Amino acid sequence: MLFGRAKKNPIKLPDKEIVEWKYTTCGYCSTGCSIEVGVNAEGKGVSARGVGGADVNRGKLCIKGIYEFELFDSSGRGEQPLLRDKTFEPFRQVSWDAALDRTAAEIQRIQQHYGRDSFAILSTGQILTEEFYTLGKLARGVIGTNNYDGNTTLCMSSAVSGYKRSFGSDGPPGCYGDFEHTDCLIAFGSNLPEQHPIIYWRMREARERRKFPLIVVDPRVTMLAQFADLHLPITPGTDVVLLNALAHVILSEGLEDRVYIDAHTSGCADFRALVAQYDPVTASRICGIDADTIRNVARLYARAGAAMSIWTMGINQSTHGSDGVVGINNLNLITGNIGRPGGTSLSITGQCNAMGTREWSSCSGLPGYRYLESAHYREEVARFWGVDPEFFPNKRGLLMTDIFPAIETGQIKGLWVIATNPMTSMANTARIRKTLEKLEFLVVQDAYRDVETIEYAHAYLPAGLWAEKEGVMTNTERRVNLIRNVLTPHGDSRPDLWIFNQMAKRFAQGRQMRFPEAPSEVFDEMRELSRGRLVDISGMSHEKIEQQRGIQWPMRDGAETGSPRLYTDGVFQHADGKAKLIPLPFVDDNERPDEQFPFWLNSGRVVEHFHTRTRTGKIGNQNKFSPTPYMEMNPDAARALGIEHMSYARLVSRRGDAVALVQLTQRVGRDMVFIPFHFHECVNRLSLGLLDPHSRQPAFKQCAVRIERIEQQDAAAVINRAARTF
Ligand SMILES: Nc1nc2c(c(=O)[nH]1)N[C@H]1C(S)=C(S)[C@@H](COP(=O)(O)OP(=O)(O)OC[C@H]3O[C@@H](n4cnc5c(=O)[nH]c(N)nc54)[C@H](O)[C@@H]3O)O[C@H]1N2
Ligand SMILES: Nc1nc2c(c(=O)[nH]1)N[C@H]1C(S)=C(S)[C@@H](COP(=O)(O)OP(=O)(O)OC[C@H]3O[C@@H](n4cnc5c(=O)[nH]c(N)nc54)[C@H](O)[C@@H]3O)O[C@H]1N2
Ligand code: SF4
Ligand SMILES: [Mo]
Repeated sequence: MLFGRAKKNPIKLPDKEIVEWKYTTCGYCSTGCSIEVGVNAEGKGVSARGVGGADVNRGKLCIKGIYEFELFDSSGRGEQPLLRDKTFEPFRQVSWDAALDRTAAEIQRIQQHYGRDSFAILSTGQILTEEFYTLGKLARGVIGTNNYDGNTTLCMSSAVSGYKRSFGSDGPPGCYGDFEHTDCLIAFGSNLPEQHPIIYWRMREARERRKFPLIVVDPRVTMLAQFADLHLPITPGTDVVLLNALAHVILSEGLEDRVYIDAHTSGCADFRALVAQYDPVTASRICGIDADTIRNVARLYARAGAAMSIWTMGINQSTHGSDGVVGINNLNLITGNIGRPGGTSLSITGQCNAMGTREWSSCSGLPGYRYLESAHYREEVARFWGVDPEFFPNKRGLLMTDIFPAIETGQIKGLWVIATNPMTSMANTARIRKTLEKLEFLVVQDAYRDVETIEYAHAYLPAGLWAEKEGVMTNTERRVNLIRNVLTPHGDSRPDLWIFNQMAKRFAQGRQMRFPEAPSEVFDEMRELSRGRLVDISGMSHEKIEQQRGIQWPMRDGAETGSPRLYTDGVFQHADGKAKLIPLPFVDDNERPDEQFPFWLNSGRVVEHFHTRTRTGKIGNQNKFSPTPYMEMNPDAARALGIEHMSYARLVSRRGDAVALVQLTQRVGRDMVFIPFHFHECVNRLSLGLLDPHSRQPAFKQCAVRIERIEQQDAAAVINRAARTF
């Protein structure tokens, strides 16, 4: 029997006349989903679908991946290089030669006049690994500035620093497959369903098959917290205290894995002495989680057959970011949960290729996790590249968050910004604006022309985007994925790799060195340099990566495939082969709410937007869900101030003010508001961004504001000015 409208008006999908499906990988978040882009007879990208045989996403995509093909023709793309003599004069369209010649000449002028390090380079986590490697060769081996870093300092540097301190090297040891083996999962400051929807889907599938407890530590009731068995609404910035208390309970109740600690770690005595001070009652007064919950979670974690921790920006973006990561590693080391199926300490990466830059860009040293401090590594890479080892500095220069103050004080005079938009993404917008205005020369290389940072530039280099280029990216679980070139770059924009190679030719030293043009040839160089390193990719090639839909490093020459986990043998990268248990005394150094500024200002993301909206702001199906800056506010707190749902309110901090639309919700407590940072002229006008002492990452998520009612008519005008309309 037929029900309903079986015959009448059957749903018809428009035929998009796709002639070919082209394989590639998503270029938004670090999940690393394989995508096929449907291309029509005119060569336009018109559709997308997930790749069924890819282990990461198994045919699924999130809203960003589904509409990513619309980026190729989206508004605001850069089409032609631009130059001007002074900021705020109109730009003139110029040829590539003119733009590159002028940029190279300015770099040389500034370096000759003020010294090599007076020209800085800021890169990203969003270009291809071959591009990162080439930029590293250019920055370290040709231009020779030591002030070379990337936006990963806003994002992953606490994870990198924490891994290095605990294990002796960067490199997340686990994989998504661990969800299928774990018996207990703690997520710290990570909102998977919105920020890594496909990792979330993998976790949920695993949890549906084999029920395991999910504990979420987040001051806000995120979507992940809603699905958790236990939600710990921690006082912002105090995760280290909770972690110390969990270790306290485990050690004082004898629940630790003694055999693992003795065989594979050092420093236990000092660690034990420190955590002795963090009994659950004392800790609960600082971190806001009651003592019994702390005891419960500690017992659950330690008694689980295998237990794992994941974390993202709630941990990394803090003045205790690096310590938070070490604290999570400590917890996993004392319970023997590293390098085992379901037992791991897995940092969930942010940008699509934040891992690639860590591995190959030379930002933090030299390629392949080599550091500048080692004469042996300097010699090795210098020989390989054909430069004098003395040309390399013997220690790392300034990180991104220290480069801006160095511009302020006049040490740095010129800047090359590649695929990052600090005018919107750095804390304290007013200060960043003043800082950029001080530069003698600013060149911005971006796929879009309408990026806020370009307003302060002297030169603009339009770059190809995502699958307009070819190369690899590494995802959260160390899986190297392939971006195949689906379409040619928009207008006269060029792949970043091409731009770096052209720049190298404009320097005498660059002309003497090898700068291969084909991404696969660049990959060959990386492969050679990776032999015998932790990040060994000597067994990989672009073809093998495509065949296997991504391969996890290490994969040594001759191996069939990659390795899902690191440290399975319990041998770590410190000289003695052991992991370090590191005591973490807590010092409360945040700006906290007080009488004048009574609310915590928390910030982060929503599922439909990516960062500063240069891309997702142009896609109708994403922008329509959150077209305007808004804040989540607790209804009781709003009532006390006479503020209504869907009205505009003014936020004031010690840095500045901003206007946002009020969304009343129980997701935040009475003393907190949450604002997605995607909108220019909103949250970062207010934020403080104190820096972590180890990683130099800003505490984007902790500062204090007050909230005021305002005239609605004025507000609409302010917000229309602030929110970029496309
Ligand atoms: N849709 C979408 N997905 C993205 C991105 C995007 O822009 N849009 N960006 C990508 C990038 S680069 C990144 S880095 C990731 C970020 O991914 P996530 O870190 O998951 O996202 P956020 O919203 O920045 O922050 C996560 C949570 O940290 C919590 N938090 C705040 N303070 C604290 C604290 O003191 N302790 C704890 N435990 N938690 C705290 C916040 O309440 C928030 O819910 O997402 C990636 N994926
Ligand atoms: N308040 C607050 N601030 C934050 C955060 C927060 O949670 N709260 N999160 C921080 C974090 S984790 C991050 S990662 C940063 C992100 O901050 P940004 O890096 O500034 O953000 P994006 O908008 O991703 O900037 C990337 C730029 O690269 C361009 N682009 C994309 N693909 C390509 C390409 O292939 N080539 C070139 N040349 N350009 C390309 C895009 O158009 C865009 O302008 O923001 C940080 N800022
Ligand atoms: S989860 Fe991340 S990688 Fe996968 S489709 Fe969505 S944005 Fe792309
Ligand atoms: Mo990030």
